[in-house]
Amino acid sequence: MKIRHLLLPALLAFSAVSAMADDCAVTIDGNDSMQFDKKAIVVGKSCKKFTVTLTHSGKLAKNIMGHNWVLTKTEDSQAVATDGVGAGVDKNYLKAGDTRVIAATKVVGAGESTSVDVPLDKITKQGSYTFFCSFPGHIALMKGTFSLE
Ligand SMILES: [Cu+2]
Repeated sequence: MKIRHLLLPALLAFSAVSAMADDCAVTIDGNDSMQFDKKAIVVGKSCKKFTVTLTHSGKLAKNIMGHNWVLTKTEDSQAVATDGVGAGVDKNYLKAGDTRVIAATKVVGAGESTSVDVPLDKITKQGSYTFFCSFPGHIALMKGTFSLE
């Protein structure tokens, strides 16, 4: 327990540093408290390509506390999440062929990770974009902003 408390701040400090060193990729974590560890993702000006890696630091399986990372225009986010509920975990809680989805990872559970490349040609500086988890109910807490620097 004591070791865990010492390690966690060190790990967080390390990940903040590495995110700055390479701003064309980001790692975001989901946990058993239905939270992402980031509320905003900003893509650096020089990026031609941007990769999002999702990790799950919790202990719960993906059918109970699964997380994915989905990017849409902000105005589409709630509807995409609502429409994805019926798709089920095997379809990653996204409606098949949903063209409102700009990028999405699969759903992961405890200890798993996955990544996706964001097609930056679909992102404008003026646009408003939201990332979220489409697991049923999770968008209430698991969402944040995605923007260009
Ligand atoms: Cu989730």
